[in-house]
Amino acid sequence: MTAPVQRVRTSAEVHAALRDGRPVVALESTIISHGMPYPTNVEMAREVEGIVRSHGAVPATIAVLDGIAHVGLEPDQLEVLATHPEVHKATTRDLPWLLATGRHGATTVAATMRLASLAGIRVFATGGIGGVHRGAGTSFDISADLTEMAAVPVAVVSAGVKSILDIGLTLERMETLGIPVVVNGSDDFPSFYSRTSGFPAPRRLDGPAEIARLLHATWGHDLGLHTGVSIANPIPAEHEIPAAEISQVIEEALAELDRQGVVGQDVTPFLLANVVERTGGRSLDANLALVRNNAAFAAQVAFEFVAQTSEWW
Ligand code: PSU
Ligand code: MN
Repeated sequence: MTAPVQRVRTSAEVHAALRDGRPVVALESTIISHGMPYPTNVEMAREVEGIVRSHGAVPATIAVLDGIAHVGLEPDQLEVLATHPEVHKATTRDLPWLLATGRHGATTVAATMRLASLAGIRVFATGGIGGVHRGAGTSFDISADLTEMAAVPVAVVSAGVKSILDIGLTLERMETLGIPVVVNGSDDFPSFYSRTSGFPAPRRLDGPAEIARLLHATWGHDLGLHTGVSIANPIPAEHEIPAAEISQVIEEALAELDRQGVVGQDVTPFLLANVVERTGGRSLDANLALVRNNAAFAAQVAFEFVAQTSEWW
């Protein structure tokens, strides 16, 4: 009998870091293949890996290539994700299909969390998370990112929730699912391009050491919870697009979505691209700034998390 093919693979570098208890930060790939235009997408992917490294952590970008789920990618694999015409957007339920058929998939927050968790990675950086879409009362469109956050113990650093979504309902849903939500250094829940959203922070903590303590308190032996943790890290003030300015653009993008009848998993990529078009690229600059900021912060959280491990276990 031949040995079965291993279809979820951790790179040698990431494997060694996890084995030695060094900090690792997972990174998603939908943002590369379906979240930003080429070549900004691949430049961003490379740069973000560099930022994680410069803060003392090992980056683990996650994607499916030729039916193999990779935790930790080579530079040429990032290029494939940025340029290949057939890279499927993949949430967790798409992973079996990609593995079974040998296809390429760019993992959303949900699928990235699942694969990160299988590899033993606890901290993950992205731009924005999915959530409850506006009009979900009739469309039932609620991102599987929320389902996954309820299910796997990974901390997701994002810049909050974009107002293409219903932010209030997204916060309600996270409460129902038992997902701890904390904002780093602010009393307001941020809305991606903006530092505020009109909603207060469910909980506030200040800095990576406090947040690492929360992660240990969540998953440590006392409580032993198995949920993810949502860490909202507001965009730096100098890159912010005020909510009043971006809201008009988002309304127009949502109206265009309706006119074109876009539904299902194409909704989020359509809205992201449409907002970039309407702002003449300004939203893309803000998006890049907040992703960089989140990568740096996630690396610091991963570093503190590892440093505090002996206190908690
Ligand atoms: N929000 C953003 N940028 C993104 C995404 C969301 O501001 O790139 C991507 C992420 O990969 C997220 C996914 O997990 O979209 C959510 O898609 P859906 O709403 O179809 O679950
Ligand atoms: Mn959806």
